[in-house]
Amino acid sequence: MSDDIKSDASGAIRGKLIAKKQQWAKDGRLLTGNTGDKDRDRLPPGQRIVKDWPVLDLGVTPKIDLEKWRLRIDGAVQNRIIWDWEDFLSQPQTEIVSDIHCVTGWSRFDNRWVGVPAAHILSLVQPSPDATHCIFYSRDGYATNVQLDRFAAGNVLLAFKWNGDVLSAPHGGPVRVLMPDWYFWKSAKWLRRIEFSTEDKPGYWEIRGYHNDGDPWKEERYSDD
Ligand SMILES: Nc1nc2c(c(=O)[nH]1)N[C@H]1C(S)=C(S)[C@@H](COP(=O)(O)O)O[C@H]1N2
Ligand SMILES: [Mo]
Repeated sequence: MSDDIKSDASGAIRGKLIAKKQQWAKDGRLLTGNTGDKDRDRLPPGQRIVKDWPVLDLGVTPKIDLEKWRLRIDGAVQNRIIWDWEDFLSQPQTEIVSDIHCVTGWSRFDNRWVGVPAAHILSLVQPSPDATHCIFYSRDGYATNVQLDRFAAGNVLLAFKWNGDVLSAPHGGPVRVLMPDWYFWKSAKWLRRIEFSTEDKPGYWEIRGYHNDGDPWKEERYSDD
């Protein structure tokens, strides 16, 4: 075999591999690899990898009785929802694996979540045409805001399981929001209400100097003013 033919052949193979990887990336795969280069591609600027899972909040872990748990979804929608725990568990569930990026600098790879997909919520409530934002309200007084199209992303869940176990109370159980593409402060723990809004309403950290969007790849950590 001449060198020309050999390099042609390996070029074709490389092309196939790239196409396959692009497909994997589109499918949300390649999330379990752990070789150095891949890790670096997955680590946003200014972040370091941790293996444990730090707890960060305002210092209060609300005590939640599942009998009394309710989730309210309202605001600029055609159909309001109030779910009790049984209602919540009877909704469609999906599993996703995603990375956590905290604005304080730690990232934790390969978290396996189970929850109710945001897409399902949207199909039920039917946001009004003028709804632009979702505001999440938590049981500890915390709130955070996201654009509606970001809530509609395919990897957004109301998560109640993590790595095979029920989501623990310190990490926001029974149910927290999961917004994997944004710094973790957008993932409200102890969710009690989602408000669809026709205007933006900056949340707890957003009014205290955090960036309004929080894209880890753009290092949108703190607002400039
Ligand atoms: N209800 C509530 N949700 C919250 C917070 C909080 O204080 N209260 N802190 C946010 C921040 S700043 C981070 S980094 C993550 C931390 O989640 P963890 O404790 O599960 O790591 O929760 C986010 N969601
Ligand atoms: Mo955070």
